Amino acid sequence: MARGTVVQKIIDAHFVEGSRETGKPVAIRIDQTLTQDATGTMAYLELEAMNVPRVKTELSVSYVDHNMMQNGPENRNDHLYLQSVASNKGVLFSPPGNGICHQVHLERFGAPGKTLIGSDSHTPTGGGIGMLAIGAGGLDVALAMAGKPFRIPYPKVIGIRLTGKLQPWCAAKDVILKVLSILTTKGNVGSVAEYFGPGVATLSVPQRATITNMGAELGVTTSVFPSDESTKRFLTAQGRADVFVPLAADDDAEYDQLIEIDLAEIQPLAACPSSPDNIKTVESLGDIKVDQVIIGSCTNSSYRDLAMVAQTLRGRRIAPSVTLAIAPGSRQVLEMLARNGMLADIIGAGARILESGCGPCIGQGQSPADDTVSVRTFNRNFAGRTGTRGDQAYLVSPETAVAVALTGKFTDPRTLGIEYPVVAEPEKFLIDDGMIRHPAGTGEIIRKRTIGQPPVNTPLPEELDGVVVIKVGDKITTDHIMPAGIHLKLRSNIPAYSKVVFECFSEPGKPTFAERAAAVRDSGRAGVIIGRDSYGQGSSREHAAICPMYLGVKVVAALAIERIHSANLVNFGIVPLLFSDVADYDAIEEGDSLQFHNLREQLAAGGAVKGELRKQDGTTREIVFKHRLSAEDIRIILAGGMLNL
Ligand code: MIC
Ligand code: SF4
Repeated sequence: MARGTVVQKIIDAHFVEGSRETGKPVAIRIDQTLTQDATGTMAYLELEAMNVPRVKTELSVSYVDHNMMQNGPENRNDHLYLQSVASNKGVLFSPPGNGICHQVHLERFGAPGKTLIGSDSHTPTGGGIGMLAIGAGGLDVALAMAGKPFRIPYPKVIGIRLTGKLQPWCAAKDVILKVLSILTTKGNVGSVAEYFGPGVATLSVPQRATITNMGAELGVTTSVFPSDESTKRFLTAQGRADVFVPLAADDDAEYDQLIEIDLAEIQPLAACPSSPDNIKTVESLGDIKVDQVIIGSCTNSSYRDLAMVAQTLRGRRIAPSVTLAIAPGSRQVLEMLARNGMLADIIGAGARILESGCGPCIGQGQSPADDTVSVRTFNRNFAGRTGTRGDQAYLVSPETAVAVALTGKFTDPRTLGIEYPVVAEPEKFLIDDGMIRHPAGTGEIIRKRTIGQPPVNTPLPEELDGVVVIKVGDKITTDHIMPAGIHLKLRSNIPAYSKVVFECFSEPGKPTFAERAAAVRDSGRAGVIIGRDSYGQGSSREHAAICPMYLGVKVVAALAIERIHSANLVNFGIVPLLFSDVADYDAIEEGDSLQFHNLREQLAAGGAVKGELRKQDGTTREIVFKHRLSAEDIRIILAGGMLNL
């Protein structure tokens, strides 16, 4: 077990109950929460269902950043609900236009040594400022707002020792892509990545935040940097020096696993289609022609990133064959660029300016043309996430993105022949919190017709007669399960949103997953989903549990299930089971029956769970499943989900 690390120090300072043994559950006190609109409506409906008059955290903020297209009334209906419920419950509200939750939270609210949970998987951005910042499902965030502690498995600590200094045109994004090439997106559940070593001091807070943000793609619980002079400078420039506390691992700290990275050896890298861990050097990609470049998202749209882009574009013009879109991370960043003239450099070069928000990162516009290459500074390139089936999306640093925009093809920025613009961190950011609405603590909650209620599950039956509705392969992400893009506006309307569960696997002329699952449910049987390795990667969207639950799914069985998704399944009363043997996975086909006798009793006993597979040809096979459920998880599942408790 690791010793003397930053992670352990923050957990110790927030310890409520549980174990300090790796892998055993520990409950910690939560200081701050954040929500965004796409997961937030459900989170606040759940908070309302808990009858909590006022949130009990030190600080809770509700952001609107995902759903801002307002095609139809749904988005604005959500915003009005969110603003009014925030005011009623004692939550700060950051309206559309103010920026992406993670970027704004880092700038205006994050504080070293504090705990933060957010209903978005990139909440670990706060690790860049020395917070223990964890992504979770909306229900877990609602519980934290209600003053309940948050449970995690006591983490294994992966120490990442940084030495050296980044060379010109090589970026923080390349560092996290390097880490992804080493650790991959699989097999890191239950770990925290902690950065240390002499290289840390060479990175500014926004650079660190890029690294911890995209740490989400590793599948770790979170990532964290120490809090040092660089942290103090950033907080001082944000007018918040008062929240600074120093935080570092002990000199003799021990880690469960150790990785060494020499920053001086980092080269421009790209995550190739369609996984964030499919890493190649930009140089090795040759001259691939590119149609679209987008710079933005919570990973790479800080002032530093966009000022570097502006200075590179100054007096130049993008290649005629590409489009370049810029989505600034926050209003602070956009306004600073506008006031110092850099926005004019960006516009003059031919870029299209989008509003401050998630935008194309979550498939809200800018879908690429068929059979073309899109280069983005984002953190996810899961198949179809751009809104185009068969898309070819590459993830790169802003340095590489701007080089590609200038040449129209993959280009290592070091070969541009342009001097690298070194952007000093501003001594003072433009500070204007005037858009943040402070809660009145009262007031009517505005509930338009598209705001539904969170559906409630039935208690788990003792005899579960299941039907395998779908069998999928490795690395199924929550974008596969519950697509966003044009469907995102249905987040507060579960019956409508449920129709597109597993839409990417639909075939013309055949019944959809939703139709098959609903037919199983209506025949009185239970739906079963079969996954392979790393099921449920990616987003924290609890809709990937709620909508299958609404369609009657009671069991998800896979070789491995990612942390946030597994917790969401538990919260909505779906049993997450793990195969002990890949041969069992191989034996199952869609349409087979999977029956569990005395399931409640088996789960309550705590050990393995036996099921019987009945194949469509009449043969049977006993399957012994494992699980990683705590006693508390089992109590929730037996009740049919947290809301029933
Ligand atoms: C994402 O990047 O996939 C999202 C959209 O921010 C999600 C949250 C969501 O699905 O609402 C996330 O990362 O948790
Ligand atoms: Fe928004 Fe994209 Fe960040 Fe998710 S990853 S919070 S969609 S910018």
